[in-house]
Amino acid sequence: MYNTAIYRLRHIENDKGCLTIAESKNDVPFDIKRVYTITNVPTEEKRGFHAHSRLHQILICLSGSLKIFLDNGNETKTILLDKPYEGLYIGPMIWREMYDFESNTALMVLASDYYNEDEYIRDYDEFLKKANKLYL
Ligand code: T46
Repeated sequence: MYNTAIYRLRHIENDKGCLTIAESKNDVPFDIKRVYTITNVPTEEKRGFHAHSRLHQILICLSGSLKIFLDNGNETKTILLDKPYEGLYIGPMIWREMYDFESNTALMVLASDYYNEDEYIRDYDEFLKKANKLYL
């Protein structure tokens, strides 16, 4: 699906544990301006339900697991994130829904820009209208 990809991040794994590396431009396709984490999500909770008009992000599941439903207005797919060295890239105009959080899940997100509520699309019908224009 366009504007989505799984990045297998460089990592060094040995009997001391696993060290994963994400350098701007070298490992992820944008300059990282913001990092945030999502933790302590109740297992029955769902998050997301929005798209971004401009933001690029990489989602890394540091521990536990979760599922992410992706929708570009034309096709959908669901990704299981459960490895600390796998980054799910989500670019602009992709609707995402996050669910099935295991109880110990820690999600880290690398973002290409500062938080700006104005570039969130939180209404699905508005998202569909904007996304469908991409196919005209
Ligand atoms: C995304 C998914 C993967 C801030 O004030 N600053 C921030 O940097 C962020 C990310 C959020 N917020 C505020 C906005 C809301 O009042 O924190 C509150 C919860 O955010 P939201 O409901 O958007 O959380 P999620 O888990 O639905 O979505 C988040 C990101 O917002 C979003 O960009 O792609 O994680």
